[in-house]
Amino acid sequence: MEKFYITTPLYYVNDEPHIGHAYTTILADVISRFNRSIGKDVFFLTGTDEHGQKVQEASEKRGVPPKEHADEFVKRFKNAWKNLDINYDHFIRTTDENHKDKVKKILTSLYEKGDIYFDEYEGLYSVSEERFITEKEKEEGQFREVKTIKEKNYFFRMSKYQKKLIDHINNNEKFIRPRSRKNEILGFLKKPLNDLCISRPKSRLSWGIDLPFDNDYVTYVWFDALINYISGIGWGEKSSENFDNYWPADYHLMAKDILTTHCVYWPTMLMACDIDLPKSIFAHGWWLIDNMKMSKSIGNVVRPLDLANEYGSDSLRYYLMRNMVLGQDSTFTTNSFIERYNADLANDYGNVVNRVVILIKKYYDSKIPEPGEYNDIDKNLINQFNDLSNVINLHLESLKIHELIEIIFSKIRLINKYLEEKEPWKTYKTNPNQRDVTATTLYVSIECIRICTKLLNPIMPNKTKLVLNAIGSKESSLKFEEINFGQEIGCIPTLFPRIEFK
Ligand code: ME8
Repeated sequence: MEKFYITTPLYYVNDEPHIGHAYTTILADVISRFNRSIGKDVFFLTGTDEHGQKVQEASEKRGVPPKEHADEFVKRFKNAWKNLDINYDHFIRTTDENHKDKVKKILTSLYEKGDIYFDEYEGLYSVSEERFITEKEKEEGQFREVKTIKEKNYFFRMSKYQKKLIDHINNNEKFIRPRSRKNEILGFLKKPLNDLCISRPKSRLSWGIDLPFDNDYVTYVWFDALINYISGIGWGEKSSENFDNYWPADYHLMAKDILTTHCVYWPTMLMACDIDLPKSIFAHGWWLIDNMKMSKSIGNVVRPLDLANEYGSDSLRYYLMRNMVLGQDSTFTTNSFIERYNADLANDYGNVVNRVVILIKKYYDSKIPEPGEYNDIDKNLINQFNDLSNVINLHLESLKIHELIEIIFSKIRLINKYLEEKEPWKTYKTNPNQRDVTATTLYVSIECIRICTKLLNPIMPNKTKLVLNAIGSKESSLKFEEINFGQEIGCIPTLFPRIEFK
């Protein structure tokens, strides 16, 4: 069976999850579900990043030890993911003993190999980003709380792998996506790469993984966290079946804020360890509020669970997947959420399901009628569903989820149009001889609805399951004429009641 491995970033436990975190995690979940539905053996990894300055500061603010703080916030992430129907295979915490052992194992081997060395360094340090930055980065102004620090530290010879990394990026079109991000990284790599400071003296920061070769230092949080992508699937264990099966990852998903760490630090770390690089690093855009990035430090966050509790997890999942165009930023507003919900879910999808189910109930005692001959109008609609799985797979491969959804909805609108054209409510009443025509119309409609519902299942797992169960379609395929006539349709409540603007 073809393997598929996908990851999200490990989120810091310095605050609760917001819409931005929910977006990446739902995206990974949707992609996982689609890939499972086409028969792939999927591993989906997510988790939390628990060491380092940010978490230490957050725990100090609350006056609790950092591990206790992390334990509490991990629950909030897990609870959010449960309520948003995120079906991950493993949730990794960087405080897991197993992960810590593997980080130490890598540190030791790179130290012994000479790829980690001790040195005194004076440079610009961004407290907010927790890393040394270059003059140029300072000038670009994206880093806050910049100060000069002179310190003895351990360094990873990242510069040694610069040429190899550039070659890899150039030779592997899909390594960094979308293309604009690839160009950004190639631009960054035009300047000589510095070595990476991978330690923090305990005098300054104590919350981290001890360096195995120097007790006065802890590991830099990024060096620790990136390793999760392999430690989380059993790298370095005696029987590393999962690692052998799933690595290299098909996708590391994230937003553009953490592109450099993933496209420069992580691949060079892997090169130093002689481990294959991931197939694709994919950076999406930001969810904005009032043109500003939604972020914990700015405080302009929307809590996903508030929306999910009010309007349902399916609706939120749908909105996030539909309204963010691949690679671009997207603005979150409650109005755009309600508009999208009413137009697509209440009007288009909810309406067509409701219409057809009511007619079948009324005319055929809730049993799917046997179709007669298909006329041109029927055939036109049926043809629109031919080859749909190929189209879907193409969009899935390029991660164009919003376009994939648009294709499904264009089909849903066609079913509504088809009903308007064939008017089964008229053919049934006005001409009893045309009952065959009515039966055909309703059979074709419910069959097309089944296919659309099946396609929407990875995005809205709850409501679609309800529909599929009610129409008696279990492991249904995307092929037309799969549903049995005579099959009784169960009760389906109003799927998406219209939301009135407050
Ligand atoms: O960076 N729009 O964790 P983090 C879209 N621990 N996505 C957003 C977003 C927004 N406004 N805000 C956050 C870290 N995200 C590190 C990662 S990985 C080994 C270590 C999502 O809690 C997006 O996926 O700051 C982004 O990359 C991630 O959350 C950053 O989460």
